[in-house]
Amino acid sequence: MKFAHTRVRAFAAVAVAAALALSGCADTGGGTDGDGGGSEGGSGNLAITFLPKNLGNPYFDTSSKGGEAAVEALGGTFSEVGPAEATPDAQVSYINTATQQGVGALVVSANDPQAICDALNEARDAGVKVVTFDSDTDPECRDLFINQADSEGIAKVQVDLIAEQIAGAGEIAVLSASANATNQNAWIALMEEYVASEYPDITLVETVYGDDDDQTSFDKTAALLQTHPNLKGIISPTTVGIAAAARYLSTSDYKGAVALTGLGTPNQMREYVEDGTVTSFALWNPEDLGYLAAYAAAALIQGDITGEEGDTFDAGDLGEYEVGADGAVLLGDPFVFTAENIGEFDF
Ligand code: RAM
Repeated sequence: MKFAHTRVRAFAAVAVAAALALSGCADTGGGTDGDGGGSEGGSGNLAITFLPKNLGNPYFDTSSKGGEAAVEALGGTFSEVGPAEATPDAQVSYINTATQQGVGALVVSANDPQAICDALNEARDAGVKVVTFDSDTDPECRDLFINQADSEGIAKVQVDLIAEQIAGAGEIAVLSASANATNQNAWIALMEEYVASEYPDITLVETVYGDDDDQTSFDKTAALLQTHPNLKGIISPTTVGIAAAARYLSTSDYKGAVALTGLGTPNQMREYVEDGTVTSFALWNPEDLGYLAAYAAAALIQGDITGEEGDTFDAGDLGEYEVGADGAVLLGDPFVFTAENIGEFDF
């Protein structure tokens, strides 16, 4: 818990120092309806289960670390379960098990907007609160969505970074996660629009899917470069994809000639920034995201909020947050990592 607290503060301090538009720790509140728990319709069942897209991804290890710190601070019981592969319905059996166990809440990053909806709604019928984070389902299948950053902002930062790196002209491709991922698909659609309106000399020639699997992402990078000999840059809006693509580029003749950016964790990207394969990439703080999601789950369990727009809740060290339209809560803005600031981060 203390570790999360320190980390949260360190991240915010550096972000502010960098004078970038970060508001990851912003207090967006304004209301006062949270009464600390146990109000009408609430329960004290603070058994909170995190279900990431898949296990073995450092991004989700970090978000779960934040979730665990929050659940511990709340005096609840944290657990994490998940499939090995990020496929559309791989999460269903874990949802069903959590429902049978009678957990208080499930905190889920969805591999598909619809494939897990029936299971989630059965869980809700049985009294389980459902919070999606990172990658949403259709809104009718959950109580709240904890969004890491505004989707337009996530799309824009990646396109602006690649545009800067290829001097505003040339062919680019996208190496995504799995084909049905709600978050990546939303960002890619917005990236396409933004490229078309802002960068007429950039052409997005292909989007390929590495399934948030390291080897698949590595192989898809190699294939992209073969298929498109004039490729100038790759955007990979997934921490798994960008790390695998960087590893491929770093020992290839394309190093320095083909630009790479997207969404990565500093610890996975550090060596590729240091060896010159990558100059800049973006992300938010996954630990904060998990921490916020756990506090939101507790507020639902305890009956402090129902997920209505305008509901406010306490998120521990992060301050107070407010539920926006469509039951979404916004963590903050994406942050850009470069050789100058990457040394400040450890996740
Ligand atoms: C991967 C996952 C996750 C996404 C990050 C950026 O870890 O696809 O859902 O938000 O990348």
